Amino acid sequence: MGGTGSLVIFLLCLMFLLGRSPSFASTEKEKTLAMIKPDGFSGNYTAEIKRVILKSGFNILNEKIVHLDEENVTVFYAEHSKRTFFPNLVKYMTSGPVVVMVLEKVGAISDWRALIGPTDAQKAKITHPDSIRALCGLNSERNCVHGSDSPHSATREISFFFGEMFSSGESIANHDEL
Ligand code: FUP
Repeated sequence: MGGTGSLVIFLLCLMFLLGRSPSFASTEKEKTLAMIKPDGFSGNYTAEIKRVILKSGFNILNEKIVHLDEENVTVFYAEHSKRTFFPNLVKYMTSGPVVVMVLEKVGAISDWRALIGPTDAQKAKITHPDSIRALCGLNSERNCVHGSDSPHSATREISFFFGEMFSSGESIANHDEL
Protein backbone atom coordinates (compact mmCIF):
# COMPACT_ATOMS: atom_id res chain seq x y z
CA MET A 1 0.00 0.00 0.00
CA GLY A 2 1.28 3.46 -0.91
CA GLY A 3 1.92 6.36 1.42
CA THR A 4 -1.44 7.97 0.64
CA GLY A 5 -3.35 4.78 1.51
CA SER A 6 -1.54 4.50 4.83
CA LEU A 7 -2.28 8.13 5.60
CA VAL A 8 -6.00 7.63 4.90
CA ILE A 9 -6.11 4.56 7.15
CA PHE A 10 -4.22 6.44 9.85
CA LEU A 11 -6.68 9.37 9.69
CA LEU A 12 -9.69 7.03 9.77
CA CYS A 13 -8.27 5.27 12.83
CA LEU A 14 -7.61 8.62 14.49
CA MET A 15 -11.20 9.76 13.85
CA PHE A 16 -12.51 6.47 15.20
CA LEU A 17 -10.33 6.71 18.32
CA LEU A 18 -11.41 10.29 18.94
CA GLY A 19 -15.03 9.27 18.43
CA ARG A 20 -15.53 12.05 15.91
CA SER A 21 -16.83 12.38 12.44
CA PRO A 22 -16.02 15.89 11.22
CA SER A 23 -18.24 15.63 8.19
CA PHE A 24 -21.32 14.95 10.36
CA ALA A 25 -20.60 16.88 13.56
CA SER A 26 -20.68 20.29 11.92
CA THR A 27 -24.07 19.70 10.27
CA GLU A 28 -25.93 18.74 13.44
CA LYS A 29 -28.75 21.07 14.43
CA GLU A 30 -28.35 22.89 17.70
CA LYS A 31 -30.85 24.59 20.02
CA THR A 32 -30.41 27.86 21.85
CA LEU A 33 -32.51 30.05 24.10
CA ALA A 34 -33.43 33.49 22.84
CA MET A 35 -35.17 36.09 24.95
CA ILE A 36 -36.72 39.44 24.09
CA LYS A 37 -36.31 41.40 27.30
CA PRO A 38 -38.90 43.81 28.80
CA ASP A 39 -37.86 46.88 26.78
CA GLY A 40 -37.82 44.88 23.54
CA PHE A 41 -41.29 43.52 24.23
CA SER A 42 -42.85 46.78 25.45
CA GLY A 43 -41.13 48.70 22.66
CA ASN A 44 -42.89 46.54 20.07
CA TYR A 45 -39.72 45.01 18.66
CA THR A 46 -40.98 41.43 18.89
CA ALA A 47 -42.30 41.16 15.32
CA GLU A 48 -39.16 42.71 13.82
CA ILE A 49 -36.86 40.46 15.86
CA LYS A 50 -38.84 37.38 14.85
CA ARG A 51 -38.58 38.42 11.20
CA VAL A 52 -34.78 38.58 11.55
CA ILE A 53 -34.76 35.19 13.29
CA LEU A 54 -36.74 33.49 10.52
CA LYS A 55 -34.87 35.28 7.72
CA SER A 56 -31.61 34.02 9.25
CA GLY A 57 -32.73 30.41 8.89
CA PHE A 58 -33.70 29.55 12.47
CA ASN A 59 -36.72 27.46 13.30
CA ILE A 60 -38.66 28.69 16.32
CA LEU A 61 -39.46 25.42 18.08
CA ASN A 62 -41.22 26.84 21.10
CA GLU A 63 -42.11 30.27 22.40
CA LYS A 64 -44.03 31.94 25.16
CA ILE A 65 -44.44 35.14 27.15
CA VAL A 66 -43.59 35.10 30.84
CA HIS A 67 -43.28 37.73 33.55
CA LEU A 68 -40.23 36.95 35.67
CA ASP A 69 -40.14 37.53 39.41
CA GLU A 70 -37.07 38.26 41.52
CA GLU A 71 -36.45 34.61 42.32
CA ASN A 72 -36.60 33.63 38.63
CA VAL A 73 -34.04 36.30 37.70
CA THR A 74 -31.77 35.30 40.57
CA VAL A 75 -31.73 31.70 39.35
CA PHE A 76 -31.44 32.58 35.66
CA TYR A 77 -28.59 35.07 36.19
CA ALA A 78 -27.04 33.21 39.16
CA GLU A 79 -23.52 33.75 37.81
CA HIS A 80 -23.99 37.53 38.13
CA SER A 81 -25.67 37.56 41.57
CA LYS A 82 -22.61 39.08 43.30
CA ARG A 83 -22.05 41.81 40.73
CA THR A 84 -22.78 45.43 41.63
CA PHE A 85 -25.22 45.75 38.73
CA PHE A 86 -27.30 42.80 39.90
CA PRO A 87 -30.03 44.72 41.85
CA ASN A 88 -30.64 46.91 38.79
CA LEU A 89 -30.66 43.87 36.54
CA VAL A 90 -33.36 42.28 38.71
CA LYS A 91 -35.40 45.48 38.64
CA TYR A 92 -35.18 45.69 34.87
CA MET A 93 -35.82 42.00 34.15
CA THR A 94 -38.92 41.99 36.39
CA SER A 95 -40.28 45.28 35.00
CA GLY A 96 -42.48 43.64 32.37
CA PRO A 97 -43.10 40.47 30.34
CA VAL A 98 -40.40 38.84 28.23
CA VAL A 99 -40.65 36.56 25.20
CA VAL A 100 -38.63 33.34 25.40
CA MET A 101 -38.00 31.16 22.36
CA VAL A 102 -36.18 27.96 21.55
CA LEU A 103 -34.31 28.52 18.29
CA GLU A 104 -32.90 25.70 16.20
CA LYS A 105 -30.45 25.54 13.30
CA VAL A 106 -26.92 24.37 12.57
CA GLY A 107 -24.67 26.61 14.66
CA ALA A 108 -27.66 28.16 16.46
CA ILE A 109 -25.76 29.23 19.58
CA SER A 110 -22.98 31.20 17.89
CA ASP A 111 -25.19 32.46 15.05
CA TRP A 112 -27.78 33.91 17.46
CA ARG A 113 -25.02 35.50 19.58
CA ALA A 114 -23.59 37.04 16.41
CA LEU A 115 -27.02 38.40 15.43
CA ILE A 116 -27.69 40.00 18.82
CA GLY A 117 -24.26 41.68 19.03
CA PRO A 118 -22.16 42.82 22.00
CA THR A 119 -23.56 43.02 25.56
CA ASP A 120 -23.26 46.82 25.64
CA ALA A 121 -25.90 48.09 23.22
CA GLN A 122 -24.27 51.50 23.12
CA LYS A 123 -21.07 49.93 21.79
CA ALA A 124 -23.11 47.70 19.48
CA LYS A 125 -24.52 50.78 17.77
CA ILE A 126 -20.95 51.71 16.79
CA THR A 127 -19.22 48.38 16.21
CA HIS A 128 -22.20 46.20 15.13
CA PRO A 129 -24.81 48.62 13.71
CA ASP A 130 -26.78 45.81 12.07
CA SER A 131 -27.11 43.80 15.30
CA ILE A 132 -30.37 43.42 17.23
CA ARG A 133 -28.92 45.10 20.32
CA ALA A 134 -27.95 48.08 18.16
CA LEU A 135 -31.54 48.18 16.90
CA CYS A 136 -33.39 48.09 20.21
CA GLY A 137 -30.94 48.12 23.14
CA LEU A 138 -30.00 51.12 25.23
CA ASN A 139 -26.83 50.16 27.17
CA SER A 140 -25.14 47.17 28.86
CA GLU A 141 -28.06 46.60 31.19
CA ARG A 142 -31.04 47.37 28.98
CA ASN A 143 -29.77 45.44 26.01
CA CYS A 144 -33.09 44.17 24.64
CA VAL A 145 -32.24 40.52 23.96
CA HIS A 146 -30.51 37.49 25.41
CA GLY A 147 -28.81 34.46 23.87
CA SER A 148 -27.25 31.39 25.49
CA ASP A 149 -23.46 31.60 25.39
CA SER A 150 -22.58 27.86 25.25
CA PRO A 151 -24.17 24.44 24.75
CA HIS A 152 -24.22 23.97 28.53
CA SER A 153 -26.03 27.31 29.07
CA ALA A 154 -28.44 26.55 26.24
CA THR A 155 -29.48 23.24 27.83
CA ARG A 156 -29.84 24.84 31.26
CA GLU A 157 -31.76 27.89 30.01
CA ILE A 158 -34.13 25.94 27.75
CA SER A 159 -35.00 23.59 30.56
CA PHE A 160 -35.35 26.56 32.95
CA PHE A 161 -38.09 28.09 30.79
CA PHE A 162 -39.60 25.10 29.07
CA GLY A 163 -39.33 22.56 31.89
CA GLU A 164 -41.86 22.52 34.70
CA MET A 165 -41.13 25.95 36.10
CA PHE A 166 -42.96 28.13 33.60
CA SER A 167 -45.57 25.70 32.36
CA SER A 168 -48.11 28.46 33.07
CA GLY A 169 -46.49 30.96 30.65
CA GLU A 170 -48.77 32.32 27.95
CA SER A 171 -48.35 30.90 24.48
CA ILE A 172 -47.30 33.61 22.06
CA ALA A 173 -49.80 32.22 19.56
CA ASN A 174 -52.50 33.98 21.63
CA HIS A 175 -50.98 37.35 20.84
CA ASP A 176 -52.06 38.17 17.32
CA GLU A 177 -50.45 41.58 17.42
CA LEU A 178 -47.01 39.93 17.67
P1 FUP B 1 -24.55 38.61 27.59
O1 FUP B 1 -24.09 37.18 27.61
O2 FUP B 1 -24.12 39.37 26.37
O3 FUP B 1 -26.01 38.76 27.87
O4 FUP B 1 -23.76 39.36 28.75
P2 FUP B 1 -23.40 38.92 30.23
O5 FUP B 1 -23.63 37.46 30.47
O6 FUP B 1 -22.04 39.47 30.53
O7 FUP B 1 -24.42 39.76 31.10
C1 FUP B 1 -25.72 39.26 31.35
C2 FUP B 1 -26.61 40.42 31.65
O8 FUP B 1 -26.15 41.15 32.79
C3 FUP B 1 -26.67 41.44 30.53
F1 FUP B 1 -27.46 41.07 29.54
C4 FUP B 1 -27.15 42.65 31.26
C5 FUP B 1 -26.48 42.52 32.62
N1 FUP B 1 -25.28 43.37 32.72
C6 FUP B 1 -25.44 44.62 33.28
O9 FUP B 1 -26.52 45.00 33.69
N2 FUP B 1 -24.33 45.42 33.38
C7 FUP B 1 -23.10 45.04 32.93
O10 FUP B 1 -22.14 45.81 33.04
C8 FUP B 1 -22.98 43.75 32.34
C9 FUP B 1 -24.09 42.95 32.25
